[in-house]
Amino acid sequence: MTDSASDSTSTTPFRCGYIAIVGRPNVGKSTLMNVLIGAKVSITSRKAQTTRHRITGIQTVPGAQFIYVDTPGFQTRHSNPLNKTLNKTVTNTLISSDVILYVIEAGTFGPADQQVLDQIPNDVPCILVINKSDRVKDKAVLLPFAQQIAAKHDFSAVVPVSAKLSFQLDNLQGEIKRLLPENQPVFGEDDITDRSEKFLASEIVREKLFRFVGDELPYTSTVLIEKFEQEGDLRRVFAAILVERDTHKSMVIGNKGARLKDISTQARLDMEKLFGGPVYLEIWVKVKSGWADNEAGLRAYGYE
Ligand SMILES: Nc1nc2c(ncn2[C@@H]2O[C@H](COP(=O)(O)OP(=O)(O)OP(=O)(O)O)[C@@H](O)[C@H]2O)c(=O)[nH]1
Ligand SMILES: [Mg+2]
Repeated sequence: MTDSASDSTSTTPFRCGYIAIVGRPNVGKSTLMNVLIGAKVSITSRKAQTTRHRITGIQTVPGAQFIYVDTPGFQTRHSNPLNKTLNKTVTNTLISSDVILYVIEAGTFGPADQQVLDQIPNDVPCILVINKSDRVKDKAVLLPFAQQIAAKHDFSAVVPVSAKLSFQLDNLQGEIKRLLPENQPVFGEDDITDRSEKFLASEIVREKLFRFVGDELPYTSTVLIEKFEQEGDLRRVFAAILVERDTHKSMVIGNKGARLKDISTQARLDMEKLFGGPVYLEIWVKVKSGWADNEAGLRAYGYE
């Protein structure tokens, strides 16, 4: 072969690596990962503590494969078994990454942000990502803010972005690509995550639970997929929402079942979009107290 295209591919090595996305709760880590890969594999909400697992989002472009790892927001406020498990997920992800995206919110930096920064190993390249820059009306304040935070660590790059408006994402991706090691791709070029459809289904239900029940429901509620079947194109999903008390159960079900119906409908629509086919979804609400209070309970419900 003598054409120039094959010449250029043979001289440019393929880049591939793991990119950890870390930061305090609610800075927009999951939203950022979803827009970077162009698919919603990680759930998001206005509430802090939405992400509870390490979630991989994969994007393959000519010459590179980006393997993003979204993590739970690092917990500094309450020390309980669930939070300890979440934090362990963050620290384990950090040490096994090739690049770290340290995400903060434009104009805000507090002790919770500092505590995450303290976890970042010095020998892994780290990009300071200043998200939600759309919220800052006076752009002139962004530069001094960025400089102030940039002085706290030896960052490889500083990139203000808006995950919501897809602002500056090409720039961010360029900086990440530069830092990725030369490696062959780990995943297929159409893969968008290493998580199973069953896992993604449980996350989608949990997102709708957060959205529709919101602040009234203690964050220790969780979702379990009891059965996941596929027949041709059709997926049949049987999910259980586990809550701590009877009063929480009626909160989820709502007046004449209206709330549970909304949760079901929205979850089904999201699943159909992500899986690319029809979904039959049944959701039951069950009372199961204390699952988040001990390690055995956490493991039983899929927490690492
Ligand atoms: N204005 C604005 N809002 C954003 C942006 N990115 C994310 N958000 C919002 O911030 C909230 C939190 O987003 P998530 O992506 O769930 O944040 P997270 O960091 O993954 O949160 P945890 O998983 O709880 O740690 C959501 O309401 C998002 O819509 C942004 O660039 N601009
Ligand atoms: Mg998240």
